[in-house]
Amino acid sequence: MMKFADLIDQNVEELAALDTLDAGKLFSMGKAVDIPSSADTLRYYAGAADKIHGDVLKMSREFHAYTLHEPIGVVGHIIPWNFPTTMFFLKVSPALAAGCTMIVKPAEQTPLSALYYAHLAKLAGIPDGVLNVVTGFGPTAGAAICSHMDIDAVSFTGSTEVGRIVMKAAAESNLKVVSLELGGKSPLIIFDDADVDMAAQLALIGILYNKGEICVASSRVYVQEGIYDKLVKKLVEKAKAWVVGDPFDPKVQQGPQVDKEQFEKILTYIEHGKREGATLLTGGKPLALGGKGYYVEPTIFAEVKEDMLIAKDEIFGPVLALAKFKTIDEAIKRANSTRYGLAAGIVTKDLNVANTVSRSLRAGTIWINCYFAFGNDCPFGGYKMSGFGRDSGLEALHKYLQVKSVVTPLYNSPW
Ligand code: TXE
Repeated sequence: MMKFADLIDQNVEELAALDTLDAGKLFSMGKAVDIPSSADTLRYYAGAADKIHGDVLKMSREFHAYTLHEPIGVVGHIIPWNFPTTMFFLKVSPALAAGCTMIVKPAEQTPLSALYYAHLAKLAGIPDGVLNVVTGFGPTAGAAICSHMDIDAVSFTGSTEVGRIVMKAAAESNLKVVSLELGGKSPLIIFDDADVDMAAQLALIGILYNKGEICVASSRVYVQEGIYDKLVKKLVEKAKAWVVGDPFDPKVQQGPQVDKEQFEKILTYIEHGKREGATLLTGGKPLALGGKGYYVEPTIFAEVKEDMLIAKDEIFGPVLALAKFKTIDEAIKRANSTRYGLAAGIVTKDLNVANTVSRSLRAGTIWINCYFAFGNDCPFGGYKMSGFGRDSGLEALHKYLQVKSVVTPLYNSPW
């Protein structure tokens, strides 16, 4: 695993270029973040591989027992297209450390880097048959993994709709263990005492990073009434200055959406927003850059109500829903009024407010005065319809382990 990580570090430029070509991701971010941090993910779990152990149990006076943590067996990893490299290693690294063999199915939109990683795994000396990459479409290759009788666990990241299909197929085949990391509609709550510039920057990055194609995007921003006007002014200024264009250009901050389907889905939601009566503050249109590419303007809607589609559904694009609130209780209630529960952000200088809100929100990750702060040791996953199970951290290792109890009598036992 350490050698595999070193090989990734030696090929950063090529790997970043593959993800940019496939997904329209920024080459600069791939080079600086996605690819090197994935090598670090491998190293983190490599360090955990020889620290997997069970417990010694007291049982009763006649017996003594211990637990063994064994590899769960063959794992199927189904990967989405928005972070082809990051998701590959969030799933593969703990499963390798746990001692599993695995089949990885990258998304049909973004198979290139996964094939490169299979090649590097071989060069690193990972034995044949341990890490297998099978490309293909969801309803065929993906479905075959979920209903296979010899696959012991499936780890899926993708849409909530397909998450249901995955669970159903697992239930109807061999009851394989399922973990799901699904969509989100994460709230960012900005309180009156926040620094305006810092809060506006977090709100901007929270929705525009990776062109909004990120499951933890802060796609709903709630702003307290005292700071609302100043914050919105600053946010709109920043959104207008945001640079959209060729993802290989180092000055560009937002590339094209992954494909035509995603592009059209986003534009349809923008039309819903206009029709439902939200106020369009900026953006709202496709960007025709040289007549090519699925570019969407950074788009901000204000006065968004919880029952509007743009407040309820995961758009997965650069479209922000803004709303004003008065009290802390109102903010908590509105932030929780979603079927998702992946992440949330809080911007305040008041520790009591931060503590109260972070305990009251039903979401798997809470960021206070920051956003998108990930770490290999920080478990990541959802509440509610954002799924269950955790990627990252030692929790992820345990997704790929079985627990066996071994019991032995202390004395000559009659049974
Ligand atoms: O996802 P799918 P799509 C959300 C986001 C996006 C929407 C649709 O809102 O707009 O989903 O994207 C495989 N059995 N997210 O349609 O289909 C598929 O091949 C087994 C959020 O691309 O869920 C791919 O490898 N597998 C998300 C993976 O599932 C199947 C990231 C994801 O694709 C399958 C991506 C089947 N029947 C989209 N059908 C996140 N949580 O980050 C498809 N797949």
